[in-house]
Amino acid sequence: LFTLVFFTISLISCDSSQDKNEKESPERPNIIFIMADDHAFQAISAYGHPLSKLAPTPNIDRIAHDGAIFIRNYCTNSLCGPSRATILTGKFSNENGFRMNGDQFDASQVTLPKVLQKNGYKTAVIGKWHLGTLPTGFDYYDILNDQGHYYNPDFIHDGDTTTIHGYATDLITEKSIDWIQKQKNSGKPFFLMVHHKAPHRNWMAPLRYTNVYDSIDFPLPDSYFPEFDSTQIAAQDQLMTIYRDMYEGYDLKMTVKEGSPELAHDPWHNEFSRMTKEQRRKWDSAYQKKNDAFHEANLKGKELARWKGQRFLREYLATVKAVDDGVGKILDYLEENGLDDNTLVVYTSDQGFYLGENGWFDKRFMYETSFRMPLLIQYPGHIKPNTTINAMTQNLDFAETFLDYAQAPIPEGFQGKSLKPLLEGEVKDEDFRNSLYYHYYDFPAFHMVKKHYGIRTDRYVLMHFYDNIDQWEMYDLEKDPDEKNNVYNSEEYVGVRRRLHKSLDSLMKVYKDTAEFKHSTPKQVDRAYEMFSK
Ligand code: SGN
Ligand code: CA
Repeated sequence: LFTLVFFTISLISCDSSQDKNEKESPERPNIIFIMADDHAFQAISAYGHPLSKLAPTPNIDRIAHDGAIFIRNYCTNSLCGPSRATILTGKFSNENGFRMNGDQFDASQVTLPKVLQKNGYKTAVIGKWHLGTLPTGFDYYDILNDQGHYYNPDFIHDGDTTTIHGYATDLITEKSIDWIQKQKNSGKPFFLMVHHKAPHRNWMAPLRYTNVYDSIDFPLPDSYFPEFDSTQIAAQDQLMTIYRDMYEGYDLKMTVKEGSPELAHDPWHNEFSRMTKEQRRKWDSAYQKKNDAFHEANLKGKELARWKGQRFLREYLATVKAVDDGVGKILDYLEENGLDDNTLVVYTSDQGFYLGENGWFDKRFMYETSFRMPLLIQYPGHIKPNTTINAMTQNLDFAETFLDYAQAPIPEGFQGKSLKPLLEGEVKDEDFRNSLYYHYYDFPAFHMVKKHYGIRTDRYVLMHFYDNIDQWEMYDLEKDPDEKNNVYNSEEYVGVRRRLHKSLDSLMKVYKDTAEFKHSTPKQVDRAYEMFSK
């Protein structure tokens, strides 16, 4: 019997090894996880937003063409550190302990890279980290200090900090390709996290792109001058409005007067003072003409507000263009070196971002624009080209997806679901998940977005803003995709509201978010408003 079983097994394995796909791709793929910082889906042309058509991202789009694009992927907590912590741990903030920027990541907990490393993967992270404690579970790390800088950034490697001459996006790409190259003969699959600083505030483009979109008029959203009603206090009280809260010099690169390169309001100075003289000279000469034209136009009121929105979009999208170049370089490298077939490539951002919707920049809200994250994944031969995935997915699912592909065990307590069955067409979008949970904690803080948590279903979203407020909002996303009309108190929706409350309660239990929520004192809130108002 033993001989027969052995013979049959050998036959099966022999058969499958004759299959072309099986033979060419080793069983466990390399995984390259490229994550930009604050990259809005509106600024990725594969998502089809009108804005992105004027500033396309042909390289990022290659991943969608060769693989899958996720239309309804969301984060658990729309902020940098918390999103990264969720990706590393497969857990909500309440379980991994990292609720807001400034928290210290508990590096002793079980993480995705640690499990991959234990299961035979070489692991690395290059670029933004922003989790306080140093990376663990990586064979190699070369990370930006804190938020990082666009020009001549500081990198931390093995505990030593070095300033590297150049532009962050390009340096992160080069360092990533160098590391991939070194893995060639390791005999092990690899997992690489490529974490760009761009296009995070203050949106500094590389010198090659400082004028790239000067002649393009980007459409500002219809909601650029919004009106909120008395049930939308959180939206009213934020400090993230382009034409009120942005810093003219630091963010918008505006100057004090015609003919002068001196920047207007630039409270930190650091981003510009760290440029070399030569970089600064080129920068100033690229901006001189357009800044002088602005002074000459002498804009006021709404015209000035629109001009600021336009300047912001040009800066932001020029910064994105360099990220797209970097993605192209990595994809080309994989193709040229025969690595594309056995590498799973992911492109995402740590959260969504406002590009003028409601007049805003930044993120944090559970409203669709900042809640949604772009997600594109390719793995030739395993994921069909041009796959569109409509299931509701979350950054919570990334860890389990990669572990699934790596054939590694899922540790206890991970709270996500592998996306592999979705990617490979084994599960229908509508059967994947019927509701999502969200919880944002960073208040009182920069931009003053109030604490809130909530549930999103296929059609509705229900959220509770708390701390110095106690207000519920509910939107019918089918009728009101821009979340303008809060139907929480509407007679028509009493039944829906009851059902959503019930589902929210049970989600909170499932995800163990049941501890009492912290509140701040009125004094703390007042002080923060003072500190964060311009
Ligand atoms: C900085 C930015 C904020 C931004 C946070 C968090 N201000 O503090 O605008 O919301 O980062 O961003 S800045 O003046 O220092 O640029 S996150 O992506 O890291 O969460
Ligand atoms: Ca971010």
